[in-house]
Amino acid sequence: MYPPSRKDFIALTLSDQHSRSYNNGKHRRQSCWRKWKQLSRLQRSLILFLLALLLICGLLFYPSFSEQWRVVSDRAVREDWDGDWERGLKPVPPGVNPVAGPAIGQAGGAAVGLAGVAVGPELGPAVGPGLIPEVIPKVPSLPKPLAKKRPFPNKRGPPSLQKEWNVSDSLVKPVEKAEEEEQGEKPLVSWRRAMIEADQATEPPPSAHEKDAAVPAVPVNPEDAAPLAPVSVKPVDRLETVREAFRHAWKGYKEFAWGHDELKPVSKSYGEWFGLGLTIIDALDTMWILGLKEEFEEARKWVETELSFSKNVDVNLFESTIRIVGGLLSTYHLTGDEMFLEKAKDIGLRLMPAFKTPSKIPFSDVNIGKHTAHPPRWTSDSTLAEVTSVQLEFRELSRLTQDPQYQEVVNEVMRLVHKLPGKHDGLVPMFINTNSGQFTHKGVFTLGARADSYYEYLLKQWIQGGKTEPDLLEDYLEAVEGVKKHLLRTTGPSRLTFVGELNHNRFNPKMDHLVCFLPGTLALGAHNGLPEDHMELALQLMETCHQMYVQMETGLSPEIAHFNLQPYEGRDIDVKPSDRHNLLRPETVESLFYLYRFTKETKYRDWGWDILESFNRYTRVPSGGYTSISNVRDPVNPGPRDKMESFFLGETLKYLYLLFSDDLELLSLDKYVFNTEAHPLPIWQSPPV
Ligand code: DMJ
Repeated sequence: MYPPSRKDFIALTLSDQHSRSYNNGKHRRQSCWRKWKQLSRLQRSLILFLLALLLICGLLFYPSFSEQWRVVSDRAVREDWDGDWERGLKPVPPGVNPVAGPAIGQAGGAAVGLAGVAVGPELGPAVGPGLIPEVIPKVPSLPKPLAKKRPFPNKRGPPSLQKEWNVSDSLVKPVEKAEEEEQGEKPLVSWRRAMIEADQATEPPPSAHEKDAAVPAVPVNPEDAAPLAPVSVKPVDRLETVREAFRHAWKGYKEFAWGHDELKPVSKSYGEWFGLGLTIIDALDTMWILGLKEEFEEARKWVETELSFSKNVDVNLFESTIRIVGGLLSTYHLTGDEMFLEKAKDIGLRLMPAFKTPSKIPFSDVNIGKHTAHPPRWTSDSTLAEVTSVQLEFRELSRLTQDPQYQEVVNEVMRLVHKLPGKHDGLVPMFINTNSGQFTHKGVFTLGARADSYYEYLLKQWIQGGKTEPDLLEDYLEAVEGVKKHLLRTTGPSRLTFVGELNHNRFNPKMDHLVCFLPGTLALGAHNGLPEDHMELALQLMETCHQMYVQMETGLSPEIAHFNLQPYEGRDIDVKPSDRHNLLRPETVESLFYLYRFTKETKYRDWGWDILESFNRYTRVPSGGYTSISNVRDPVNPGPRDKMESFFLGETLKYLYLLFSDDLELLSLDKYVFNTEAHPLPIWQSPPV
C-alpha cells in the first residue's frame, strides 16, 4: 500500500464521508421503515389518524389565526388613536357640534354643563328651537364608551352586509329597536364580555354637554349625518320614560326572578333574602301610582294566591316592616282592596315576637313561622335606626285594625330612647342593647348607615300623628342642632356643605349616600312650620348630593364620599376604591322630589332626569332589569354587580315619577307621609290615642 497523496486523501475522505452519510441516511430510512413495519396494524392506523387530524385542524384554524394577527396589528394602530383620545385629543363625533365647557370628570364640570339647559314642565332639555328629541329612544342599555372607528373599516363583512344607518334611525329609535340592535348585532355572552366588545367598536362616550343637552344618538357615518329631510320628533315625556324604565325592570324580574326576592339581571337568575317575593310587594304601590294596571294586576294576583307568611324563615324586623308591612298598607290605602290589609295584619302579627325582650327594645330577627325572635348570632345589640324606624307602619296598623298592640310596642321603644342617656346634643349612637336597653358602641355619631332613619322617623311620626306628640318634635329639633354643631362642614375648594361623622371626638369628613335623605327631611320639616334655616340647610345639602353624582364619570353617586376640607384648589369629593359602588339607591331622588314640591325649581327635576339617564346608560341590562354597579368612576367598565334591589322599584323609580309629575296633588305631602321605603301612609286626621 502506498501512502495516498494529499489530493487523494481529500478525495477519499470526502467520498468516505459521503458514503457514510448516504449509508447512514439509507440506514435510517431502512430502520424507520423497519420500525413502521414492526408496528401493529392498530398502532399504524392510530398514527395515520392523528396525522390526518392535525392536517384538518391546521386547515380549519388557519383563517382565524391570520385574522387574529390582523386584529393585533389593527389594535396597535387603534391604541395610538385611543391614546390621542385619552390625552385629550378627543375626536368630535360627526354630527355633534363641540361645546365649550369643562370635561366631565373634572370637579364641577358636569354641573357647569347643566347651566342654560331650558326645561319646561315634563319636557326635556331643549336642543334647539322646536327641536326636542324624544328621549325614550335614547336609552342605551350599556355604556358605549369608544367611537365606532371609521378610519378602521369593519372587516367583519362587506359594506353591503353592514347595517345601514340613517337620520331617522338615529333620532327616533324606539327602545325595543335599540335593544334589538344591541342584542342582534353584538350577541351578549355576558355583560362584561359585551363591554369588551363595545370597547372595540362602538360609539364614543357622550361628553357632559352631549348628555345634558340630550343630543340624539349620533349616526356613525358622516354621510348619514346630513339632515336630508325634516325629522318628526316628539317632546320628551319624562313620566313615560320612568314608566318605560319600570317596565324594563319588571320584564327582567318577571322572566328570571318571579316570586323571589330580587332579580339578578346579569346572570338572569334571582337572589333570595326572606323568600317572600320582596320585589313584588315593594313595587305594588309604584305600579299603582305609575298607572301600570296590567303589571299591578299580575302582582296583586300573586300576593293573593301565592304569598304566604306561614314559613319557617328568619326575617329582619326593620326590613320586613318597611318593605312588606309598609308596601301592603300603602297599597291598601291607594286601592281600598282589603286583601292587602289582611296580608299586612298577618305579617304584622308574626313580627310581634321581636318585641319580647327584657328591655322592650326589639330583636333584629324574627322567625315568622315559629313565632320566635332573636338577636344576630354575634351580639345582643340591635341597630338604632332599625328599632326606631318601624313606628310609622306599626302605628298605622293599629289605627286600621283598631288593635293597639302594634302601636304600643313601637311607642314604648320611642319612649325609652327619648329618655336614654348617652346622646350627644340629640345625636344617637348606632347600637342599643336588647337586654339592658342602653346605647352601646358610644362615641360614633353619623347620619348615615345604622342611624339615618331614626332622625327621619322622629319628624315623620310627629307629622303622621297630626303634630301632637311633643317628645318626637323635641328630639328631632335637638338632633338637627346636634348635626349643625358637630357634623356640618364645608369643603375647601367649592364650599360644599356636607354632613360628616364623629368618631370619639374626631371628625371624619365622610358622608354616606344614605345621608342624602336629609335634604328632603329637613325641607319637609320646614314645610311643616319648623325653622326656616332647616330649609336653607336642605338646599345646601341638596347641592352637595347633586355634586356627588355629577362629579362622577358615570353621573352616578358612590356609596360613600370623602370631602376635602383643605383650603386650596382641588377636588371637593374623593372616593375610596372600596366605596365606588352604586346600589341604585333612592335617597337623592327622594330629596329632589321634596325640594321640587316645596320650591318648584325646575333644576331639581333636571338633576333627577340626569340621574335617570345615567341609570339607563350604566345600569340597564338589555335582557331586562337594572343592576347595581361596582365603580361609578369607570364609565368604560362600571362593573355590574348583578343585583337589582327591591328599593329600585319601590323607591327610586317612584320618587322619580313623582318628581316629574305636574300633579302636585298626587300623594300630596300635606296628606301623606312616606315611610323610609317610599310607601305613602296617610297623615291622621285625629290625634293618636
Ligand atoms: C331602603 O331600604 C330604605 O330607604 C332604607 O331607609 C335605607 N336603605 C334602603 C335604600 O337605600
